[in-house]
Amino acid sequence: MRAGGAFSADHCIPTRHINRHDRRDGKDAPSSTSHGEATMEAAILTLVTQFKAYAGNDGSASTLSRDEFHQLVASQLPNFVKPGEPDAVDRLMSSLDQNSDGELTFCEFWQLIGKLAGKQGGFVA
Ligand SMILES: [Ca+2]
Repeated sequence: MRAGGAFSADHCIPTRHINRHDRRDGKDAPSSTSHGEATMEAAILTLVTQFKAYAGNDGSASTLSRDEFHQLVASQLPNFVKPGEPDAVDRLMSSLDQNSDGELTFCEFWQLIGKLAGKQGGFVA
């Protein structure tokens, strides 16, 4: 048994628990703190929180099933991934499912975020 509960990350980059910088100091915009990284940290927390929320719907709470992936894409990525094409979403999931077990770990799912972010930023080679 691994410590830390349901979220398996042993083939991810080893990380310590994220230190939440919950200091707001009365300001609304976390991006304007002297750290200059709060917005990105918030984005990471959002990704992890949303992944866990959808992964927890059925079966394993640490992986996305096909249904969970479809739900996540339709709800959270409606403009970046065309949800009206179930076949395309299935093909997308297959391309991400590196060990072909029909479930997406966070690391497998993360590849999609990298691709979408690269595309969005115009970084695709
Ligand atoms: Ca998998």
